Amino acid sequence: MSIQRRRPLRNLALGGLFTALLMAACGGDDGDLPEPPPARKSATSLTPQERQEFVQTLHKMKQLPSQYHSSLNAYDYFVDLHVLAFDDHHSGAHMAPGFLPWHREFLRRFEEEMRRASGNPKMTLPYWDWTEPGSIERIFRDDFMGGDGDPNENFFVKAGPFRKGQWTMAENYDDTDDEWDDEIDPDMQLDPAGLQRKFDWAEELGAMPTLAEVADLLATPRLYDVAPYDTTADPRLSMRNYLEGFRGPGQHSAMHNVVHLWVGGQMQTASSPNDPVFFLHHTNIDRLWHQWQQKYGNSTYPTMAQSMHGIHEKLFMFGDLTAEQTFDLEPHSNVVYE
Ligand SMILES: [Cu+2]
Repeated sequence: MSIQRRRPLRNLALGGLFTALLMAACGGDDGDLPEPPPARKSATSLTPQERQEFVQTLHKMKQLPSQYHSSLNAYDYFVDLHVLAFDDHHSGAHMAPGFLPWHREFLRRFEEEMRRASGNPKMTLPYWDWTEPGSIERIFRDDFMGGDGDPNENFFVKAGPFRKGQWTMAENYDDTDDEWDDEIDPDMQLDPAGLQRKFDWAEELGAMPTLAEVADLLATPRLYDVAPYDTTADPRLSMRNYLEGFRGPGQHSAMHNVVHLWVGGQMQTASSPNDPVFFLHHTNIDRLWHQWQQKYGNSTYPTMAQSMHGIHEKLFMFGDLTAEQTFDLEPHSNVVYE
């Protein structure tokens, strides 16, 4: 399936003279050379201008009709799609092998809409590396993601570009019948009047992912996923469930799941893309999958005989795109990770 884009010159260390000669030979026109894909950067390394462009673009998306749905704006489409995918337990987008491919395409499409809204064809999603010291303070700041919710007003975010009154909720979805049931904050009343957060609302849910846990993802050999390919797949054997973060009855959530829960508010629900930090979080999940793929390849992805969400499954709501067609990050998403 590999559709490797050829970039013959990118990896050659060309001397300046040779480059100049080559450019002269080509008439100075480098139009034939494919440009390297733009890089997704750590959210903590963005310049103030890059932070501002990202924030403004998300607001512009709220004003732009979606290319996928005529009655939704370019941002809210993704909230609705995520609710739909989460609600449908046969979608394969969560608690199944399709978790990583489905979200990879979800991010690609979101990024495409970001580029359309901003007019910047090289714009990329930043990622939140949760293990970076100080990343919480540097991401939840008033010129970027805003901060924690206000405990005196139903945990509405009251500062920053996504504060109450400045940021609309597409849909508030209460996860009442899914497997996270007992981990949803019983004291949080979701209110579509604004974005809500309640950082670290319950210690018993588990701690944010540690450096050691993330290192283990790459250090310990695992298969992509193992039977029964759901929330009960053994995380010592299943990379997908190790990263997604279901740890079985009576166990704390981990990795991907615990970050959703730690932020609280809309982030702990199926309508989690209402909180823009969803995209920073999932871009990091995608980055970790990409690192794992570099080391372990894709040969252990389940077949269609093993799982209904196997390698050739068409991804939920994504046309004819199969899981396999997302495996190579660069040709699929046209980005690299910095
Ligand atoms: Cu999701």
